[in-house]
Formats: sequence, C-alpha cells, structure tokens
Amino acid sequence: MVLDRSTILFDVDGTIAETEGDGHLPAFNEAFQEFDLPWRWNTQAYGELLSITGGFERMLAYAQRVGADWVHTESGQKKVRSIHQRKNALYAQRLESGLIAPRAGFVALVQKLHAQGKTWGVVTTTSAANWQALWQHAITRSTQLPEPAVIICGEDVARKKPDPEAYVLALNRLGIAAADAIAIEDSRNGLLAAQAAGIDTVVVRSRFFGHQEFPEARLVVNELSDLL
Ligand code: XBP
Ligand code: MG
Repeated sequence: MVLDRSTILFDVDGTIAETEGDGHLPAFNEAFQEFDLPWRWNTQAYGELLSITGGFERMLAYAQRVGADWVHTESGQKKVRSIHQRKNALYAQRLESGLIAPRAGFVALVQKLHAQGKTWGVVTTTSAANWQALWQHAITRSTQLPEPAVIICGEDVARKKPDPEAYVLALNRLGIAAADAIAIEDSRNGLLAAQAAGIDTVVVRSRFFGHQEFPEARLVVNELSDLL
C-alpha cells in the first residue's frame, strides 16, 4: 500500500479535478474579453503559462512577456486584481453548472482513507473561493464526504508552490511530521514543493503535466483509482 501514512495531502488543480482546461482557462479568456483586453490564451500557451503558479501571478508574467507595461502602475495592478476576481467568479459559475467532476477514483479514495482511520487534507495554491466552489458544486454535489482536516490555499501563504510553505503550514496546523504524510500532486511545481517540505509524493498524471517526467516521485499513476 503506497499511501501508508496517517495523513494524505491532496493538491487541487489537476489532481482532485481537471480544473485547468475546462475551468480556469476559459474563465481567464472570458474575463479578458469582459475587460476589453486583447489577451487570449490557447491550450498550448496556457500549458506553458502553468509553470507560473497562481492566476494573478500568471497574468502578471504574461503581461511582462507581451510588454503590457501598464500592469506596473497602481491602477494597472488594481485592474489585474479585478480581472482575477472576475475570472474566479466565472470559474465558480462553470462549476455550478456542473461542467467539472472530480477525477476518477477521488471520492472512493477519500472514503477508503476515512474508513482506514486516516486523515486527508488539501494543499493548493489556488484561491480559497475556487476550492470552496469545487467542494460545493463538484465534489459534494451528489456525495457526502468527510471534510478535509486541513485546507491550505493561495491566500494562506506568502510564497506559492514550488516553495514548500503551503506544505509546511499544513504539517504545522495538523501538528504532524513530514514522515507522517504523503502528498498527491500532478505538477512538477507541486512535487518540488512537497519534496522540499520533506513529504513523499505520489504523482497522478494530468492533462497539462501528464507528459512530464517525475523522477523524484515515490510513484506515478495515471488515475487516482490506481491508488485504491
Ligand atoms: C494551481 C494553480 C492555480 C490555478 C488558478 O494550483 O496554479 O493558480 O491555476 O488559481 P494547485 P487562482 O495545483 O496548487 O491547486 O487563479 O485562484 O490562483
Ligand atoms: Mg496541481
């Protein structure tokens, strides 16, 4: 049994659900349109931009790339914040309309961990509102699940993944050692964050990162159902 620790910490985007391609990406493009920005991200461009964790930070990095110097002014920063908030609202709407479901095996895996007396938690660099929307509209829409014992989101940390801060905070809040936990991640940034916190990591291949190599992972699987 590879999940042989007392606590299993799940990444969100790409791991619990394929939220990027069907959720965040179209929501970003809709928000850009609403704000009369000429930016449009296709799947390939978004795949590259995903190396920058955090939607706000991703937009700033893109602005830099296309020479949109206005983002450096105070009003520019405010505008990017507003676009990000609108993106998250559009993302929540997509979840509400049932566009995204948890990945195969997620619900059964949490139920199994709970039945084994294990703890589960969430360690993500997405916004807290996005996690809440996923929990409410996708995960618990038709199933009852035990609540995660810890939830760390983007707002809880000063430095997003690949920095270990989110994982270190989760361990501290739970009062456990790194050796008591296993992380499940889908991206290299997530894997590096968990590893830097001393946590052994299982990688589940996802749409945007599935082609990458993960030599530091304890195990790489195609689906969460492979962990049942
Ligand atoms: C993935 C991310 C997130 C989402 C967008 O986080 O980098 O930034 O792409 O979310 P993880 P926000 O895989 O750690 O869950 O726009 O709310 O930042
Ligand atoms: Mg992820």
